[in-house]
Amino acid sequence: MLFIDEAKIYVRSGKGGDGCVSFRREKFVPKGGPDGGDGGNGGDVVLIGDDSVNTLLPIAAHPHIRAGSGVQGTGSKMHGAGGEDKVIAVPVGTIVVDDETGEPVADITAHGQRMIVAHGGRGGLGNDRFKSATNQAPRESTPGGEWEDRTLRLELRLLADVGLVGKPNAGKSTLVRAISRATPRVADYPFTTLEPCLGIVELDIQRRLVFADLPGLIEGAAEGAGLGHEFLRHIERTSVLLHLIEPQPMDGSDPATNYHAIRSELHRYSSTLAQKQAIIALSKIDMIPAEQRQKVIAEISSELGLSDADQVYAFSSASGEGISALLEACWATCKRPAPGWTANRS
Ligand SMILES: Nc1nc2c(ncn2[C@@H]2O[C@H](COP(=O)(O)OP(=O)(O)OP(=O)(O)O)[C@@H](O)[C@H]2O)c(=O)[nH]1
Ligand SMILES: [Mg+2]
Repeated sequence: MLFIDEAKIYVRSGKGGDGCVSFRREKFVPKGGPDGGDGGNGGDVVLIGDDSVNTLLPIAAHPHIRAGSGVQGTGSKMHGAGGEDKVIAVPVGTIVVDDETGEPVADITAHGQRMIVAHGGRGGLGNDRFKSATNQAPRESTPGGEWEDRTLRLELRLLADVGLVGKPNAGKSTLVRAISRATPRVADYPFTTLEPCLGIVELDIQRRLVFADLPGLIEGAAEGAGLGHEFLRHIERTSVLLHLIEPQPMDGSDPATNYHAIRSELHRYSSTLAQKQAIIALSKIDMIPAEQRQKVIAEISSELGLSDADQVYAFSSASGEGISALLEACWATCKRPAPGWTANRS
């Protein structure tokens, strides 16, 4: 599933410093010549591709970006200082569009790629620049160039790494809420989630996974039951499926039957999806009394009819139990290249 991370930013470059009109005034030097210095150039706003940045969230949180203004020139041919550039690190893969015109401005495709998105005004010229054989005492100077401001839309397209599947109410959205900043709706009725939603999960600073929360699937989805299964196309390109199973379903159904129903819907949708690597996890284990947990997990695991190599994870979004082990498993599986999977990050 394609995830579009977006930020709208307001950039303003620095104004150029004005040129200065000044004449040399020194003892014993009558009628000193012009010595007004130039103004400094205004700073640019620059975007730079950075591999270590992987989301536009921090940029979206501080959308007003201003470079420094150039300082005005002074006498004694002193040039004003240049305004400071403002350099913003953006993830590689960021597309920049002018928000007013819709015109593409930049496509940051490499680490270290720089792009000036608002040019600083040029420094004005001091009167020293205007002296000539016929005009020894010019009173001219030029003002600093104006700043440039524009509104830009930044877009980062990502593919989800982990696609969540399971029956309605399995706890998919709750998990995404617990592990990311995404806030999909959660409620104790089926089909709370009507549209896929993505959340970025940071295992630590360097490791990030994009999770896709999907609507629940039910038997007969292929024929249009429930929300149908059209939305499954969103997870066809994820690296792994995370299949959630409620150990004690709220509707009184059987966990193993639910598991097989989902498997068969996946299969009916596409063989790509059916063959995709899947991690199986029992949700809401806080609802099972601690002393019964191991037994219940073992029972359900054996009913699923999995091969011995398949581990069944168990977790609770409510208590946080088992979540880090589950995320580590997702990470390990995503990073293990599967047939047909190409890495979408360096
Ligand atoms: N006790 C407990 N309740 C949970 C946990 N996770 C989810 N729930 C509850 O289970 C119900 C369904 O959760 P959702 O996250 O909306 O389930 P879903 O799989 O996204 O459901 P659909 O979007 O309808 O497919 C809600 O009432 C949640 O509060 C958990 O770890 N522990
Ligand atoms: Mg949901």
